[in-house]
Amino acid sequence: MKKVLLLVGILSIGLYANYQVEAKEENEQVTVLKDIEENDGEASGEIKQEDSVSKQRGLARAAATRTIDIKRFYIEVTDGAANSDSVPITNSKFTVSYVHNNRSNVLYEGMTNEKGEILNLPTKEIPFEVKSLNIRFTLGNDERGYVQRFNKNPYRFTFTIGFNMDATANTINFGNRNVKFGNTADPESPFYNFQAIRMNHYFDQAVQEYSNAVKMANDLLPETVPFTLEPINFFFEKGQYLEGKNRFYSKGHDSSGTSTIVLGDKSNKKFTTNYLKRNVMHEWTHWNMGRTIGLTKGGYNGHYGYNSNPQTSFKEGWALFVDEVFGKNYNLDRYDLLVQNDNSNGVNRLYGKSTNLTVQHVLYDLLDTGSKDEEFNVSERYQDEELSDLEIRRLNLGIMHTLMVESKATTLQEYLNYVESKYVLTKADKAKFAKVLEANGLSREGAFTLDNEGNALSTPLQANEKTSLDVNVIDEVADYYFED
Ligand SMILES: [Ca+2]
Ligand SMILES: [Ca+2]
Ligand SMILES: [Ca+2]
Ligand SMILES: [Zn+2]
Repeated sequence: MKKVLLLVGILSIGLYANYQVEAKEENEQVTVLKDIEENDGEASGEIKQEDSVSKQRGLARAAATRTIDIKRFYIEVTDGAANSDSVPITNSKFTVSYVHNNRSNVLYEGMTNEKGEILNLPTKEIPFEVKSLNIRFTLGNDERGYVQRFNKNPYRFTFTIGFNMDATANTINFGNRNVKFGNTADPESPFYNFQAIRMNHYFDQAVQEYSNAVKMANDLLPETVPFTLEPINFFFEKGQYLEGKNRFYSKGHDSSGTSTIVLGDKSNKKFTTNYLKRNVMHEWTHWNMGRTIGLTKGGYNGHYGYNSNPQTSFKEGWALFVDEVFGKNYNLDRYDLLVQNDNSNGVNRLYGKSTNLTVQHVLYDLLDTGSKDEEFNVSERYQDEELSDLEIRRLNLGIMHTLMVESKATTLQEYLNYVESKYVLTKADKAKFAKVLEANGLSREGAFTLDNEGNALSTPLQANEKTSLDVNVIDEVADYYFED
């Protein structure tokens, strides 16, 4: 097994006492080299005497064991840059272990909660001579998948927590929002480890947000399909797939046959929160769409580009819709007239045309409420209780997912026809629904009406994989219209 020399740096430690009084300590400790197997980074902290409810060992008699009581352990990770927002390690596997007589002993295995906390573990006894515990995190879990290196090892980090040497009873109530995981092999490791931890966090948030939206739909409409979670791994590493070559690979980036997602490195090192949230959700949405309805193929030439295969527009428009709703917290209102108002040298590239953005914004019109260009939203008729505007939009996303899966639609037109047959039944609702189609230049049947040159389509576009662009595009998400 490959061994890596890792740097154990003790960072500024913020300790939370039992009564939540924060005792801070700026600690500039000597760094020591430790020999650690298969680890991407290390950090450590100490339990202070005044922090733990410790019983002092009587000088006269030596104790054989030390009692460990983990009430709460919580860290947030940063790369140390002044403008970096630290993130917790959420819904991720951990082990707590100690080394005794050169053997590692695992005390606990579990998963951090959605806030990234480890809470209330059962009391355990360990040999008194043991001076520290190793809390090891793995980025991800078996249900949703992992954030990995290209050698297929998930990122792993160890936080070492030291005890008050004399205490026989050690209550751990530890919090630190400024942890850096690095190693001596690469001075950039804190930066890249931090990005991997952020990806893990937004991956977890994407799963939670999306599955909760579908749960809302299932609670209101018990006959709708529930969300099923299946695992997929994200691959990300320094220097790999440079310039944001993010992509979902249905057969694996390594052609292994197992689906994977790659998030590429960027030489400008700009990974904004909006960029990461959207790209994580976007590629994960391709995975969900691929495994539920089998729609994965179809290159495209930008989101304004004309797709002669309407399946490409639907596949990509759906992923854009979900990712941007997630990234912008369900509010794309400032882009609500994008399709109607597009103007590139006098040409509207979107209205009535088979493009990714056209689909995205038709879908958004089914979700949004109180907008100017139409008055429809998919759950309006079916709400049993008062909901806030945000809750309605969340419910609508959930319903729209169930419709996508139930209909197995592979084009926008098939999808719209299914939506109408299921939820648009009264005369008044049909009028509102027709307005959505009209506002975006679609026919009353939900079909695209114009070709790339803006001429009326003589025959409706046919779903046909052979007409997809055979280009290996970057699945670019951000920056397709003016950025915030
Ligand atoms: Ca609109
Ligand atoms: Ca609407
Ligand atoms: Ca609208
Ligand atoms: Zn895409």
